[in-house]
Amino acid sequence: MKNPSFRGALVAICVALGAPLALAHDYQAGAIRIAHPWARPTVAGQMAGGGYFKLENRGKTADRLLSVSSTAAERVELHTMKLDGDVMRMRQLDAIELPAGGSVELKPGGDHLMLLGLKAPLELGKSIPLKLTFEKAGDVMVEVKVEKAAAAAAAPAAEHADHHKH
Ligand SMILES: [Cu+2]
Repeated sequence: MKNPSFRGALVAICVALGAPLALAHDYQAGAIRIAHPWARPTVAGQMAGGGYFKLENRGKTADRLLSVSSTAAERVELHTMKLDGDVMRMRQLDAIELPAGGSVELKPGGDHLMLLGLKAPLELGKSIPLKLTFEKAGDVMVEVKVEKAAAAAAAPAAEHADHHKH
């Protein structure tokens, strides 16, 4: 990811494909469908942000999301949230399991991507590239749109930020 020519190529691809991909905003890697990747906007100085999407495994064998990376962040972790007494705590996951025919939704207050070491604030209306690596489906590039959380899915943003003062 630090390779400048790779980065340059990536930017060129995004510029070329940005508009049509943004319209559909839905991706396919083998049997895995990645629906509506989005992230919350962040403010200047905020080093971490949450990313979300829905994964659907339309295949007949289980798969796993093993890792995620982005040129927009130093690293991306897979997180889950668990209620511990009355405190929501985050835990890093090694992978997200995708049973055959199953789906998993990453959303505020639940499993999510944590973008750590953001190189620039996530601005409303912009998008950032994300590379997902699946055990069986392999690598896929997606564009993450920076959007406000849908009201129904909204969890307190402050709670999330509090856990991530790395
Ligand atoms: Cu987190």
